[in-house]
Amino acid sequence: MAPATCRRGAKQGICEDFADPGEEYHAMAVLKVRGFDVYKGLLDGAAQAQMVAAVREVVRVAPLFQPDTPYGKPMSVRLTAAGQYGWYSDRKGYRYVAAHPSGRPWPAIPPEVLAVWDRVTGLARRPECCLINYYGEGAKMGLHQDRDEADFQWPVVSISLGDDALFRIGNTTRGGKTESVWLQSGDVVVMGGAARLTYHGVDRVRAGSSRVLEKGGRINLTLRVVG
Ligand SMILES: O=C(O)CCC(=O)C(=O)O
Repeated sequence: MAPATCRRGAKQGICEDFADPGEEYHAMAVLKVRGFDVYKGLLDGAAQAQMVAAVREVVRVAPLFQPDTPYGKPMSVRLTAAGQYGWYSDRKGYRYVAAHPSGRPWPAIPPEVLAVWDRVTGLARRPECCLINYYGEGAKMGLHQDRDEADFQWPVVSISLGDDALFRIGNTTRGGKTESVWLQSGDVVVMGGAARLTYHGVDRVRAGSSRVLEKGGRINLTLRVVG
């Protein structure tokens, strides 16, 4: 297997990646930004294509929908989920729910997605939700904390597919200076440890920057331990 290397250089630390037991291990570049671990290009083209096919199958069973925020405005992303729980929002607030708005249970989290969790966290505990956000034209996500989960000791792992996104990272409390990093298709971010409750969001997506999604746009998967 060809070593997974960082596509774009920069000031990275190095982590030892034992992702492929039995195969030669390799050093993978990891960018540390405000406590988030950003694995640039963790997924190669073939792995991205396989994951897009798996996501497409989830969306076939559990179609994307556009929820309202608790303030009554529709979110600009469309979303769905896989796993025991899906994330949901309406006038009643943000929460995890056991079924898609159609009433059907969420489909299982695809094995290739769980494999990324295993690879970057090394945890025996696995996520119960894979939230799938689709960013079409003009979609973005305001700075927020992921805090609808019961226990913040578990990280949230984010996988980017499709168009580039300008990902903004703030602080563990609202306000203050922020830093931004462009996330590209195949990049994986681990938001854990002391940075688990760090504010983050997506300011914009660079339309047409990737050919990974047939119809363009961006998919972000976030893996979460809910209970
Ligand atoms: O799209 C992204 O990169 C971030 C998604 C996110 O912050 C979320 O789903 O809570």
